[in-house]
Amino acid sequence: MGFEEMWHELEPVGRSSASGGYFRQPWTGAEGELRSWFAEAAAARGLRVETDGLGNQVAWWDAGSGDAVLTGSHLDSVLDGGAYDGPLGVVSGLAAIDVLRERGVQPSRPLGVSVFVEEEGSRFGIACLGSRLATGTLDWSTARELRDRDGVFLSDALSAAGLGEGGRWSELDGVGCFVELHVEQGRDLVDRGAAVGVGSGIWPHGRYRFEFAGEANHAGTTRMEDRHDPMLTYAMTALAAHKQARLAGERATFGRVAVEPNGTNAVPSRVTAWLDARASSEGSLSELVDVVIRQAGERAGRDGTTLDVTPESVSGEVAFDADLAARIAADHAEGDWPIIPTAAGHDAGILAAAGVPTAMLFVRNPTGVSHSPAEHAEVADCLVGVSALANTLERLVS
Ligand code: HGY
Ligand code: MN
Ligand code: MN
Repeated sequence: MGFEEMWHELEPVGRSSASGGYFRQPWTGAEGELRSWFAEAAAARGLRVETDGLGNQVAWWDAGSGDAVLTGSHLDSVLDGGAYDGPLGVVSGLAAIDVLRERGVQPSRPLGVSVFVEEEGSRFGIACLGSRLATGTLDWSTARELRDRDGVFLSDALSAAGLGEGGRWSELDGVGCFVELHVEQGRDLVDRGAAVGVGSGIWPHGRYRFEFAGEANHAGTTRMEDRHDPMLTYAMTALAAHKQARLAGERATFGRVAVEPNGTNAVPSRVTAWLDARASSEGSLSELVDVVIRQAGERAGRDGTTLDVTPESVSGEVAFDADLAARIAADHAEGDWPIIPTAAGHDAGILAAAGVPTAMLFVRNPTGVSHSPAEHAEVADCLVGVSALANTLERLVS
């Protein structure tokens, strides 16, 4: 069963009939279905599936000896996300193994396809939670205390899903390199007219929780000059963040806000908002965040509100293995694949930071739109991606 058959099997899982977007939050029904699908698709190929206590999976083609080559991505989505972000890399990994077998390739070293859980951090807030725990860059003692929006502890969500607990996963010990294929989240390849690109690195980025506290009061009887309105401080902060990022050519997004008590006819007591900030270097990221925090604090002083800021998830700048990237890019007969940066985080960034030589392949996204039901890639480009991944894996295992 090739790429398209697998893709059609996945398409309905976790898709909203209202928006057409995907709700594949980790340790929920839809994502559990995806975990089972992956195990079955791997078993159908005679691959040995290993699963850790968190639900991370690796499907192994046990061949040869020495350091293993790993490909793969994630199956979880953002809220109301697209079909390709994550699953394209997992399905392409299995399809690439099919291609190698059709070519009669006999790997001289083990080859695996991985699925890391909670890559989006859409439920427990930390991006790449699964790969951070599996590589030991995040401790289980910290992670187990994480709670989702309903107050569910991570450890309880895992036991409800019939799983155990996370931690450093010895299954990754023998991995010599990791190659992740991912739909491009942006228009670089469209603008270059290339079906596939190779990753040069990942922008540093972080998520910061802003808590604005004020004074609840009546929406009608409280004069404007008498208010301590946290919604006003938040609104001015969002404006300031947008302006600062735009001027600096960086990225700042407030996409998630929680208002208490969230009533129509009351000045709120508290507004909690999450800033997703990204920049082309660590220095410009911390400068961007510092400016936003400073301006938010000044505004709070004027509004008689208070501000607390907590970094929730920070990912450092990643430079992929330049030699590996160049070798992969040179694979293309009609001229090298372009080598391009991304401002999107990936499990590949976590493995690279953990010392594993890592590369990424990107597949053209005609509109560049991602983290949206509108995310798309043409089948023809996906198949070019599978072939480029198969070529890369063949060279790495030969
Ligand atoms: O948020 C990101 O950059 C990635 O899509 N998880
Ligand atoms: Mn994503
Ligand atoms: Mn992704």
